[in-house]
Amino acid sequence: MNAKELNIFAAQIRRAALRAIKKVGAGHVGGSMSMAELMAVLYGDVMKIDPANPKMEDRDWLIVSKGHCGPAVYGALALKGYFDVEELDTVNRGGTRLPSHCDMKRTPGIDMSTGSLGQGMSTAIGAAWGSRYQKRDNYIYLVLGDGESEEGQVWEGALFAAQQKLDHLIAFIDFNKKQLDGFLTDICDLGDIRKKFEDFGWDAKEVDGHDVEALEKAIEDAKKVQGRPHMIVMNTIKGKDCTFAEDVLYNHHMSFNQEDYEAAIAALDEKIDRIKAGEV
Ligand SMILES: Cc1ncc(C[n+]2csc(CCOP(=O)(O)OP(=O)(O)O)c2C)c(N)n1
Repeated sequence: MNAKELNIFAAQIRRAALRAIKKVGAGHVGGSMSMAELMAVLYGDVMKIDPANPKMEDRDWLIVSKGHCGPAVYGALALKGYFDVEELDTVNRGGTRLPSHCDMKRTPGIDMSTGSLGQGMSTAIGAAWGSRYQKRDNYIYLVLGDGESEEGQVWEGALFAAQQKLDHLIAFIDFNKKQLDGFLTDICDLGDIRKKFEDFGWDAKEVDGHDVEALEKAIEDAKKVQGRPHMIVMNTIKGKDCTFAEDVLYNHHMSFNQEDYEAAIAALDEKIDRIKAGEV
């Protein structure tokens, strides 16, 4: 996909995620919106995957450690054809294959169950280590939240991944500056996260997480660096491009009504038209 197509895909992922959340009436809007461009780049271009064969032996893995943002992942999976878009309407309802938090035993295309923050770092390290041991030609992609990165487990993993030189582990932090109930700087400030990972022995960069070309380049550059795990800190906006969420302070988990939903979808449709017209 080219940049224009990826930007359209990102807007479609936001649309699909909102649809998924809407049916149950409430959900993790903020953090789902902030990672839409990353989902577009990974699923639209970067990852070696086969939606018809989700367990393909040498596939790339994606571990979304901030597992509460399942709706954004499900939006991408549905649009890629892992399951019907209509199934998004079942998110978090009885008997669904799409629980709000990612579950590898239920959802085609989900590589790891997540939701207990911090654990995805450990499971991604296990996957990357296992892949190397089994001589698989693949990458393990990992998405961490910034609030999640206040967990000690993340930093223990960071030490271990560097020690083991896991250069097929490419991690992202969705640095949207907010966690569940406020700003990181008010709760537990991470300071210069990029530098911290560098000091822990990682190849680390910082990009605009809503710039698909910058994300693609950062991933390409990461693959050229051998002997170190990779961290791409994505500067993002919590609730990005969602009319009823972007400017709201507490936009981590939200309920919204039909009117809010329709306005948000209309704004996303308008954005898609403007991208198509080359205006953004
Ligand atoms: C171990 C653990 N502690 C607490 C929670 C509750 N919790 C769910 S989401 C969240 C905030 C996460 O913030 P962040 O990682 O920044 O996610 P994002 O802003 O990207 O949604 C918390 C504290 C949890 N899921 N797991």
